Amino acid sequence: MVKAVAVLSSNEGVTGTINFSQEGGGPTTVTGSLAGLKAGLHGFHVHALGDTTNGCMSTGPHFNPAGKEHGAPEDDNRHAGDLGNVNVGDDGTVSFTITDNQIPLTGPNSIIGRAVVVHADPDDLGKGGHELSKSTGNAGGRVACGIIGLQG
Ligand SMILES: [Cu+2]
Ligand SMILES: [Zn+2]
Repeated sequence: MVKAVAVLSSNEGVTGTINFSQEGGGPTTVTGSLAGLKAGLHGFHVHALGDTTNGCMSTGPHFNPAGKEHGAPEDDNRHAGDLGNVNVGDDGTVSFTITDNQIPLTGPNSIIGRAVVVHADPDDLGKGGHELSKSTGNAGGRVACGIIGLQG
C-alpha cells in the first residue's frame, strides 16, 4: 500500500486535506474534506507541477501524460488529472471519495510531487462549448491547492 497526502492552502480561506492510497497496480482511492468554499460544484484536478512559488498559478496545466483533451473522469479522452467536480454543501464543506485508474502513486505517471487544485467554478467536463472547455473545463480561478507528498 502506497499512501500520499496533500494539505491545501489558499489565499481565500479554503482549507482541506486530501488523502491518496493505492494497493499494488490497482486504482487510487482519493478521500478528501474541504471547508470554506461556496456551495455547489467546484472543479477538482491533479495539475502537473508541485510548484507553488506563485501560489496555485504555478502548478501548471492539468496532469496530462497521454496528451489528451480535457474531459470527465469516465471519458476515454481526458487528462489523467481530470477528477471532475466536488459538490459543496450549504455549510461550505464537502467530504468525498473518488476512485480512479489514471493517477497512480508509483511508476512513470506517478502523481507524487504534483498538485491538487480546487477551482472557483464548476468543471464543464469538456462539454460546455466554451473556448476553455477542452483545456480546463472553464472551471475558473484556482482557490486552493496542495502538493501531493508521500505519507508513511
Ligand atoms: Cu484544475
Ligand atoms: Zn483537464
